[in-house]
Amino acid sequence: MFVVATAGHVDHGKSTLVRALTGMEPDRWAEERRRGMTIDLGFAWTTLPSGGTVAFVDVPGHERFVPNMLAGVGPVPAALIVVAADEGWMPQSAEHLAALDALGVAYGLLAVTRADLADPGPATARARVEIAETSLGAVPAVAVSGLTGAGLPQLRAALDRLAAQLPAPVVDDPVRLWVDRSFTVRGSGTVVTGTLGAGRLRVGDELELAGADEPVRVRGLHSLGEARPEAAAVARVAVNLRGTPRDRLGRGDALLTPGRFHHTDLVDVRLAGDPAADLPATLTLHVGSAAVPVRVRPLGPDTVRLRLARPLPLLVGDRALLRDPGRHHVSGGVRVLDVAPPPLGRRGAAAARAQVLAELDGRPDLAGELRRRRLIRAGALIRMGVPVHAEPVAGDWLADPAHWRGLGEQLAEEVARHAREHPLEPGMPVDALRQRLALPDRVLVEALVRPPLRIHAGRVGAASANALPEPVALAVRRVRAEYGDRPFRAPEADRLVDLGLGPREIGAAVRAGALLRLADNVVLLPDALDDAVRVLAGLPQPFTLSAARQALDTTRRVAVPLLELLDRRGATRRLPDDARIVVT
Ligand SMILES: Nc1nc2c(ncn2[C@@H]2O[C@H](COP(=O)(O)OP(=O)(O)OP(=O)(O)O)[C@@H](O)[C@H]2O)c(=O)[nH]1
Ligand SMILES: [Mg+2]
Repeated sequence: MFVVATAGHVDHGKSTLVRALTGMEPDRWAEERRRGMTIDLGFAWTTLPSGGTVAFVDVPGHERFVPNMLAGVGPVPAALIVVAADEGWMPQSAEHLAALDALGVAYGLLAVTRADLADPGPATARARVEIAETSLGAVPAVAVSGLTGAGLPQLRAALDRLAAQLPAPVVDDPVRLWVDRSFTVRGSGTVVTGTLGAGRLRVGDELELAGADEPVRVRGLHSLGEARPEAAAVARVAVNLRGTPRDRLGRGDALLTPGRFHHTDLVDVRLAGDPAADLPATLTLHVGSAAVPVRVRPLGPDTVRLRLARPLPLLVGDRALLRDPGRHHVSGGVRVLDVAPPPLGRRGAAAARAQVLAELDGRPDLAGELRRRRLIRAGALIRMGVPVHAEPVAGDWLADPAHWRGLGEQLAEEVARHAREHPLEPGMPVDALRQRLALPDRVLVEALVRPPLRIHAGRVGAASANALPEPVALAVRRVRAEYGDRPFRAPEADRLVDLGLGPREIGAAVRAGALLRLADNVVLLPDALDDAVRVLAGLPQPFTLSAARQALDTTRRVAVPLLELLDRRGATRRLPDDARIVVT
C-alpha cells in the first residue's frame, strides 16, 4: 500500500478529487458535509492501474484547521498538492507546502483542479515554481476536474509512478504508530487509526503506550476496511485495543514496540533552512500526529533546545515542525540531534553545547554517541534510535574505547594508591573503586581488572600470593626460623610485639596464608595443622588433651585452640568424656 496526504488551500477541491478517485467519502462528519468543508482528516483508498493500492489522508485546507492537517501529513511520506485552476496559489497553499518542506517530504504530485473552470496553465506554472524550491523538488503536474472527470486517468497513472519511486518500507523496524483518530466500537472497545510507516503489527502484539504502566494488547487489526491478522508498513491501520479505555489515548499518542523508544521532554534540534533569528520563545512542535507546546532556547546559529510540555517518543534523526499558532506561521522544520541532552547548568555550558551540536547532523552515529556519553547501556542507545553494532565492555554497557582505556589506567592507579595507604589490606574493595571511578555498575569495575591485578573476595589487588608487605613478610620469616623445629610452640605475646606482629599485621599474614591464627595472639606456621594430625594419629586412640599436649610438645595455650580447630575441621572428634580420636 502507498499512503499519500492531500495538501492545499481551502475549497480547492481536495476532497472532491479524493472522492472522484476512490468513490469513497472523505468528509466523515455531517457538519463537514453540511458546510461543504473538511474539518478533520478523512480516509479513503482505491486500486491503481498497476494493481497497487493507494490510501489517501485527506486534510482540511481552512487556516483554522492547520493543526489537523499537520497531524495527517506528519507520518505520511508523500503528498498530493492540490491547487484550483481558477484561484491559483493561495495562503494555505503556501502554508501547507511550507509544512511539507519543513517535514522533509520528498515525494509528491501536483494536481491542478477545477480545470473545467479556468485555464490550468498559470496556476500550474506558479505552483511548480513554489514547489521546486522545497524538499519536494520538481514534481509531475496533472490538470484535472473533479466535476467532469477529465485528467483522472492521467492522475492515476502519475500516482502509480509516484508509488514506484517511494523507498521500500523497513518492516523490521520497531513500530511507532502515531494515532490520528480514536473511537469506540460497540462490542469491541477502543479503536485507534494511524499510518504505519515502518514495522509490522500483528493481532496479539503487546505495545507500549506513553504514560501507561501496562502494555496494551492488539485485539484486532483492520486495514482498508478488512480484518487482518497482521499489517506491514506502509499501511493505514485501525487497531482494536484490549482493555484500554477510550479516554486513555487519542490523536498525538503513539503505540510503540516495547522498549524501543525513549520518551523525552527535552531535545536538541537543528533548524532547517534559513533559521529566523527571532524565533519566538514558545512555539508548537508538530511531529507524527502530535502537537506539543515547546519552550525554545537558542544554542547555536541554527541549533536550539526544546523543552516539551509533555514527553514524546522521539528518535535521533526525527523530522518535526515548529509552528507559531498565533501568527499562523510555520516557523520551520527541525531535525532531532539529541533526545537525551545533558543539562546546561554551568556558565558557558550552552556555548559548549552549541559547539557539540554544530558537529551533529541527526544521523545516528554510534562512535560519536559513545565519545560524548563515554559509557551507556546498549538498550538506552537503541531507544534513542542509534543502532548498536559494538561489543559491550561488560553486561550491556558500551564504552568509548579511549575512555575505557583511561578508566583501566585509573583503576590500576587507585589500587596502587590504596595498597600504599593500606598496606595490610588485601586489595581495594570493588565498591570503593566503583565510587572512586564514578562508575554506575560493579560489573564495569570487574571488567576493568586486568592481570597482574585480580579480584579476590570482593577486593581488587595484586595477583601474586606473596603480596605481604615486606615488614610482615620479614616477621613471618623470623617466626619460621625460630619455630621451624618446634612447630607447635606459638610465640608469646611479647615476642610477637618484638617481631612487629600486631593484630593488623597478623591479620594480613593470616589472609595471605602465611600464618595460622588459633586465637588472639596465638599463631602457628600454616603447615602446623597437617603435622599435628600426623602426630596425634600416632597416639593410642582415644587420647586426652594432656596426652596431645605432650606429644605435640606444646602448652595448653596452643593445644586447647588447636584441638578445637581440628574438631571444627573434622580432623578430630571429641568424645563425651572429653577424650578425642583422629578421624581417618
Ligand atoms: N467545477 C468544479 N468544481 C469543483 C471541482 N473540484 C471541487 N469543486 C468544488 O469546489 C468546492 C470545494 O471542493 P472540496 O473538494 O470540498 O474542496 P476541499 O479542498 O476539500 O476543501 P477543504 O477540505 O475545506 O479545504 C465544492 O463546491 C466542489 O464541488 C472541479 O474540479 N470542478
Ligand atoms: Mg476537503
